[in-house]
Amino acid sequence: MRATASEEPELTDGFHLVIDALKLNGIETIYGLPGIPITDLGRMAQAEGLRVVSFRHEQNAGNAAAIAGFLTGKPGICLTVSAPGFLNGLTALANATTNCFPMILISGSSEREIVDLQQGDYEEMDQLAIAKPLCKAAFRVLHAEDIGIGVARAIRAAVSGRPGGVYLDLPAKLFAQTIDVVKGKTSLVKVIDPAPVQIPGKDAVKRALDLLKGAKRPLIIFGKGAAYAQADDAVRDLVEKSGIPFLPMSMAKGLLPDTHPLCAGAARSKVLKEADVVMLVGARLNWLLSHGKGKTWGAPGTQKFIQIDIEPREMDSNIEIAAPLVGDIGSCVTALLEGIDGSWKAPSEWVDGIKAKKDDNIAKMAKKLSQPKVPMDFHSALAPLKQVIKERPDAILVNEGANTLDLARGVIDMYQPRKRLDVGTWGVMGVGLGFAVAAAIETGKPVLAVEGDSAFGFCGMEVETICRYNLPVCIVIFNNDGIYRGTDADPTGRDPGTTVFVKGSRYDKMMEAFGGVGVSVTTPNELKRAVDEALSSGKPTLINAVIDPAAGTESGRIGNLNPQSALKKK
Ligand code: ADP
Ligand code: TPW
Ligand code: MG
Repeated sequence: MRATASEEPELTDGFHLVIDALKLNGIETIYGLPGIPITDLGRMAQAEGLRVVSFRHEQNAGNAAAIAGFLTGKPGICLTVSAPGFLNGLTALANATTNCFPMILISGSSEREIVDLQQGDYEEMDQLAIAKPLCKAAFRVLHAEDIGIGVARAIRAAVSGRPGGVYLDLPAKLFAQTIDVVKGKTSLVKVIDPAPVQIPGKDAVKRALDLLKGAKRPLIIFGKGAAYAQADDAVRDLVEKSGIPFLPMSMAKGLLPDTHPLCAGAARSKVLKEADVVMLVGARLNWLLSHGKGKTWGAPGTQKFIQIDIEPREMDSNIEIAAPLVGDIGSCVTALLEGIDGSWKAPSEWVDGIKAKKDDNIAKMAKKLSQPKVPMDFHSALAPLKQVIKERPDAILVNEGANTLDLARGVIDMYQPRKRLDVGTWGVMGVGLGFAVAAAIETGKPVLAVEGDSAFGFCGMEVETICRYNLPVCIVIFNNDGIYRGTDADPTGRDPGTTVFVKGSRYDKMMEAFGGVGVSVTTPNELKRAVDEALSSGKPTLINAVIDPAAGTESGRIGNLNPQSALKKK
């Protein structure tokens, strides 16, 4: 397409301009699913050296792109067809935006003229309008010479400030437009400094330091924003130089090891209730932190908050923030460190009290984990997986489900940053296999995906993708025959209960169907052996871990959010 007869000017086209614009900006991988009008875009991108990973459902491709964005700080790219493919990808785009993950959903779309007159084009839909309220920014490119600007705007919107999802609409007609190759080249834009540092104000830093140094019972809470920021050394120095105990949110686990002497994870209830100054670092005071008030926290007015966040409007979203520190985490933490030079340390009485509580809770948990049961309950199955991650701290743990999620989060210690990927802010099911694929591709590390049997069902067909790309992914399904438990029944006796699945299902056979390794295990020892084998061999593996159907609790740890629990209280 590029070269034409010698007497005519050399031309390029929309397809190549999109590919060249992505490559110019350091994009190496596209996650997507082919079809009209983007089949050739995928083919050509592959031919031009981009890695193009094809999925079985766009939502999983979108989740892969989102987590690639979280892991690398570059926007993950998801490529879909129009209307239905676009909508399938849109859930992932909205989820990425909610979680502050940078991604760009690029979808082909139908003829504008026909769509706008609603004349019934193939896969007709006003995609731009539909995407807009669900993402951080949305753009459409109509002319080949604007592709460079369109891609640049999408990249900058995704990664600057608070990261998020961006939609880029590319109508079918655009791809076949041709322009002079030199004009095309000069129309491309390399985005310089896409996520500029944002230095906090001096006064704001002083206000935060004064508050912190006046604290008797200080606490730092790290959220996934702190993991995303990749300011790992500064974050570690902050904790170690100040001696302040820290609590990691789920995906911030491992930023400092969960086994660190100052990790307060095992004394969560105590520190949230008793801290007098709480510093949030890349964590929002949303439902996951009970909005900073109520039973989880101390009496109103007894606790003051410092919040580090790149998004100024996050401040005071739920309660008053006494010391807002607006800026990127690297710059903010570095500025704080200048004022914490070792002359000030968190009071030892507070730190020692936390240690006593922690030791007590850790001993209780160790006892629970040392009593293997057959059939396995969740703790029996988690004990060997805790050991696996201890032995392979560089492996990436993907985790979803209800009991499977909540209990794994508490039991499995993490040792390195950005190694725990899970359901995030929405508690959404089905992110597991998309995350697993991208984690393997972006990091080259082994991936252990611990999935509830229901959670797995939302994305299970991607086992074929994992086999096709021969990825070092080991999926462990905690198979308790259902959602939360496998014991519900239809009171009328007509149908299965609404939360149960086929009893004794053999998910391992699905993996075998595509040439991967499938194993079914019933004991902790068998489980440990099978996971070790999978991670050592790097072969795509699915382990069906049979869990007692009666072992789980309704909604895992968040049963209090079920409306019927409010009814029962009345
Ligand atoms: P968690 O669920 O782990 O508590 P959240 O997703 O609620 O974390 O919060 C992440 C926060 O981190 C968001 O408010 C986001 O604006 C912020 N954030 C993301 N990247 C950065 C960064 N580089 N610097 C500062 N704040 C950031
Ligand atoms: C997209 C609601 C929350 S947790 C869950 C569902 C369906 C599954 C729990 O069962 P699982 O885990 O995975 O077998 P376990 O160990 O407790 O048995 N649809 C979406 N997201 C959510 N969160 C739901 C439904 C839900
Ligand atoms: Mg289940």
